Amino acid sequence: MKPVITAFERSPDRGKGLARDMRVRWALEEVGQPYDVRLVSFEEMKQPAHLTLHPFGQIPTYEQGDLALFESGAIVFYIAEQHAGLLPTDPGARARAVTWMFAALNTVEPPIFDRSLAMILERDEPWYEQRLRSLDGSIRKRLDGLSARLGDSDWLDGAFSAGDLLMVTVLLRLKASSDMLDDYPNLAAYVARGEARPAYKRAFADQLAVFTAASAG
Ligand code: GTB
Repeated sequence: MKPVITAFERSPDRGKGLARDMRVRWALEEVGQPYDVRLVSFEEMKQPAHLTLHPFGQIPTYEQGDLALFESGAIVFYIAEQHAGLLPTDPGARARAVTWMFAALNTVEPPIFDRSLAMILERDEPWYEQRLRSLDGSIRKRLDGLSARLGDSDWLDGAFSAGDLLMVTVLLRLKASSDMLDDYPNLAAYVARGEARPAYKRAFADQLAVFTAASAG
């Protein structure tokens, strides 16, 4: 049975692929699982029908038969568990790849997300510059550690995994609003490797098509 995911009817990022349905689309493309997308408006996300799927009224969600999931990380993990290709079979390597999934979402994403939020919501506040400097400092600490660990490897721990998939989507969020990655050539190259993957390109094109269609309509 084809899974159905939800995505923004009109993404505020205007098709840049920064919303979190992108990581789910990419995971599904990596494992070759066809899927359908149900587009939802901001109003629909807060209605009871969507709240039964997602308690916080957000996207993405994932439905397949009786199963309904929310949280992009949990969805990517489920996809990786169900199909070959995103998690190694060796138990130790698998645990390390899962560790990178958590690291992407729990350690690297929060200051990057807070920075993008501050740029939207706090720009006119008197503390804005100070807040941005503080967030930049927090982000750089994470990038320093990540860059040192990646070194000149292609991926974080052996073959491309769900950990890399999530980490690249997180770094793409930073790349969209800052030139900080330019100071970390190995991380910039890492992100470019992710973007060059055929599965990423298909996922990106599909979400862009939603924005293009909505703009034309
Ligand atoms: N922890 C959850 C997950 O990982 O799934 C977070 C889900 C989430 O933040 N969803 C956002 C949402 O539904 C969309 S992705 N927001 C609507 C709401 O809360 O009412 C976050 C996002 C939004 C917009 C951009 N952008 O425009 O660039 C990028 C990312």
